[in-house]
Amino acid sequence: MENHSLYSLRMRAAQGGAHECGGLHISGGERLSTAEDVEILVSQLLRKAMSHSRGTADFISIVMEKVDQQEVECLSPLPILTYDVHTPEEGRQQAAMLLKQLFISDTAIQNGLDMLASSHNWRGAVLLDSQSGKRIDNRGDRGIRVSRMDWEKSKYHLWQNQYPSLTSSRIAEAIALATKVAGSPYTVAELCWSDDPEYVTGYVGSSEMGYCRISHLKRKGELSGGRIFFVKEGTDIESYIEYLERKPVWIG
Ligand code: WAQ
Ligand code: MG
Ligand code: MG
Ligand code: MG
Repeated sequence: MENHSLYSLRMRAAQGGAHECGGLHISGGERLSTAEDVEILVSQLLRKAMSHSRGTADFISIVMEKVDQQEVECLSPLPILTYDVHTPEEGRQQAAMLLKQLFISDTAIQNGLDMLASSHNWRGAVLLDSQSGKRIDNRGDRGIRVSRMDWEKSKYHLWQNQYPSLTSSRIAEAIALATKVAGSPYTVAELCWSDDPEYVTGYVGSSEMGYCRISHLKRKGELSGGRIFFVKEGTDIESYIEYLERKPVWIG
C-alpha cells in the first residue's frame, strides 16, 4: 500500500559541541517530505551540514516528525524583485527604505540593522515589534526556527523555468521561508542576510512588496547574518510562534 504520509525534517549542525552546550552554529535546514522522498532529503540535509563554509560540524541533529495532512496550507511564492547595489552601506540604505515604506518605525529599522550587523551565532530568527523596535521573543541566540515548509516539487520545476538565473537550493529555501513568514497577517516584514561568509546577497520580504533581493548587505568574509521578523503591535506572540514553527505549508 502506498504511504501518503508527510514528514517534517529538521537539521541543525554546530562546531564545538551542540548549540545548547555553547557550540558555534554551522548550518540548519528544514524540509517537508513525502514518504518516498525522505531518504533523499535526509542525505541532502546531511551533505549541507557536512560541507559548509562556516566550518566543520562536530554535532549534527536530524529530527523527523510526521505531520498532520489536514493542517497543510498552500501558498504561492512571493514575487521576486532584485535591487543591484554596489556596497553594503548602499544595500542597508535600500533595505531601510523598503522597511520604511511598510510603515516600520525608524527605531525598529535601526535596531534590526544593528542587531543583524553585530550577530555572529544565531540559529533562528529574532522577533521585533515593528513600532517600538523592542525584541518580543525570549529565545536568545536560539531564536525562532521556521519549520515545516517546502516547495511542492512539480511547482518548483515550473518556477525554475520562469527564473533560470535563480536556480540554487539557497534561493529556493529562502523564498520558501520568506513566503511562509509573510503568509502570517502578523508579519509586517522580514530582513535577512546570510551568516555564511561568502554570501552577501540578502532580502526584505513582505506580503505587500514581495521578495526584494538586495545584492550586497554585508562584506565578503563577515560572519554576521540572521533574520529579523518585524511584527505588528499587539500580536499574540505564542500563536505567532506556533504558526512559524508548526504550521505545515507547501509553496507552489
Ligand atoms: N528559521 C528562522 N531563521 C532561520 C532559518 C529558519 N528556518 N534558517 C536560517 N535562519 C536564520 C539563522 O539565524 C541563520 O543564521 C540565518 O538566518 C542565515 O541563514 O540570493 O542563505 O541559510 O535571494 O545562511 C538570502 C538571499 C540568503 C538569497 C539567506 O541564509 C538570494 C541565507 P542562511
Ligand atoms: Mg538556510
Ligand atoms: Mg504578512
Ligand atoms: Mg547560514
